[in-house]
Amino acid sequence: MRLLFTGRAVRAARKSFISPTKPNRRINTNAAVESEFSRDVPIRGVEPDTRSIRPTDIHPTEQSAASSQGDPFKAFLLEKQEPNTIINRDANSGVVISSTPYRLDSTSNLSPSILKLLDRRLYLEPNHPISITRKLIESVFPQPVYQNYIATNPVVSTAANFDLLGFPADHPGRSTTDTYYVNKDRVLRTHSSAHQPAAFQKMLKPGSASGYTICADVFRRDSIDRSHFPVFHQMEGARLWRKPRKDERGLPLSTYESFHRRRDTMKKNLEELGTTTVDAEDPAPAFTLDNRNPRQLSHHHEEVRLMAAHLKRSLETLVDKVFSAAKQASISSGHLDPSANSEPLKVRWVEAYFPFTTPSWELEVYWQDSWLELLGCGIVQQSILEQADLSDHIGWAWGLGIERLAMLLFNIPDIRLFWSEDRRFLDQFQAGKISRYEPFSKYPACYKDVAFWIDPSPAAASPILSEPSSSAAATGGLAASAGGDSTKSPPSSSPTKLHKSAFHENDVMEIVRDVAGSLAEDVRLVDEFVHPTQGRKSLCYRISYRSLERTLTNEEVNDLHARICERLGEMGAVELR
Ligand code: FA5
Ligand code: MG
Repeated sequence: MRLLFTGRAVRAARKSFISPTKPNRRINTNAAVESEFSRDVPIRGVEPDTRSIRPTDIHPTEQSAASSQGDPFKAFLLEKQEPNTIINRDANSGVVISSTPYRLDSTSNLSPSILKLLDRRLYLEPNHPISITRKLIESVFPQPVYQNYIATNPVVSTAANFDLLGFPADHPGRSTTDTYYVNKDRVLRTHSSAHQPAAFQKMLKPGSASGYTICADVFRRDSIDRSHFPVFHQMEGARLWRKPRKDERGLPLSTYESFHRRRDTMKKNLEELGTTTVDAEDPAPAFTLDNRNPRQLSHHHEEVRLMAAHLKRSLETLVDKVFSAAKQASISSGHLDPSANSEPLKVRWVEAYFPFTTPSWELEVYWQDSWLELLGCGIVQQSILEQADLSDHIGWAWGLGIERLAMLLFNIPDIRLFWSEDRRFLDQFQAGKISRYEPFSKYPACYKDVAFWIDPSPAAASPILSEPSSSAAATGGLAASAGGDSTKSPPSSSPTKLHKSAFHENDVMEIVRDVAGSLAEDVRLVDEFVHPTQGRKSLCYRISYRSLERTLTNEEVNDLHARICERLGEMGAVELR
């Protein structure tokens, strides 16, 4: 329910916070941000998938020792050896994540239910569908053209997650209602793009790959339904083309000649991709400089055309591979007759907005009677490449939700299943093999409603603006944390602390998650009205409880529900009815 508008509405609103006439504006990098970025980000957390730690990579233990230096409380946190647990001592609170101690402050909003999931590292479990899907994606973007990375430490600076990617200071994604803050300077990354500048810097080295993929778990305080979970996995990809300065004999090339050489390489690379059987709807207009989905001022339209074609064809090749594999799995399991004339896959490109790419698009597939958003992508803002000293380069980037692909690949109906520790789920999958998930049983759901009054002030505006929450699943969502949704009301400060008087739906979600964990299948607003004389607003949420592994007892559900009501009652912004 964070996702209130579709990509189209966002595009209409994009003018409000980025000047399309200045697509190459410099990103705000004050000295503190810059020095932290150049010291920390390029070497922390992004590891080549080969696991061969290169000499430039700081080993986590060195990092943790360094990060506690001069701070006795941090040293105490490390000694305790209780990772991913909030530790309080005297007036101090802290947590150790990925061997690094962090002090918490008044901005922190980490919850135990989220911290518990940090060490699962599903992307490294060879027989887990997340890892199998990661490998499949990497096979479409293989070495040596692409370096395949895994970013294991989920804590990134707010600079890396937002500032360096051009997020405006008042972007709603920075709000504590949307993002998990470790402290005022660090967040659990909300998207794998947080590693984009670091990965670009790694491409500076002569002879390095011209593209990359990065796999990361990402965190968003989000709605609760079958296709949204507060922790999910993203894969990020990028490909760059360098403008050659010299010819084969080392003689300088004219601007004209170097432009043509790069263009010819791009053409050749596009041809090398071959064709796909995916027939995607693509109503993309010409690459203009107007403010709808503009190309960048410094990019020649022919280069943009070639990059966009290469980007889209690469991703269509991925979709083609995924759906062929899923179809094959259905045939092998006897669910699909190979001679049957199965429906062709329906795929479409939709214009989108991200602060770090322009033009931008999303790719949607028609799945279970609605359009499901698989990924966002676009042409990298030149300012980001300039920050990484890659001003001779141009290129594209994309970011996709691994669960979204894996659900299609393995026919997994509920995103919570990925976190199941039930052997009946886990034993169904095998590294390198796409198989169709066979539900072991469907246990009954139990619905319970909770109704409350909220403060009628503007800060407590309706959580439903125009679409019901089910639309989030259908669109795949334009998460504010990733720059998609410019239409949410902006935070009053950055980052916004939850004001006692302001109601935010994501806080309801967080309480439900904290109390019921993955036993909460879906939470949706079913009723809202304003009291005719008192002017107070009433909201009623329906919580659906269902275990994927057993039948819940009545007492258990009553107890969970009572605890949720109690926690909501403690939240200053609501009054239970
Ligand atoms: C992003 O996160 C951008 N960083 C993507 C990007 C990268 C754009 C590089 C341009 C260049 P978005 O918020 O739309 O964008 O998320 C990307 C994908 O993650 C979505 O298309 C969807 O497949 C998946 N996703 C988003 N939210 C969730 C969620 N709560 N649960 C599962 N998957 C999600
Ligand atoms: Mg999106």
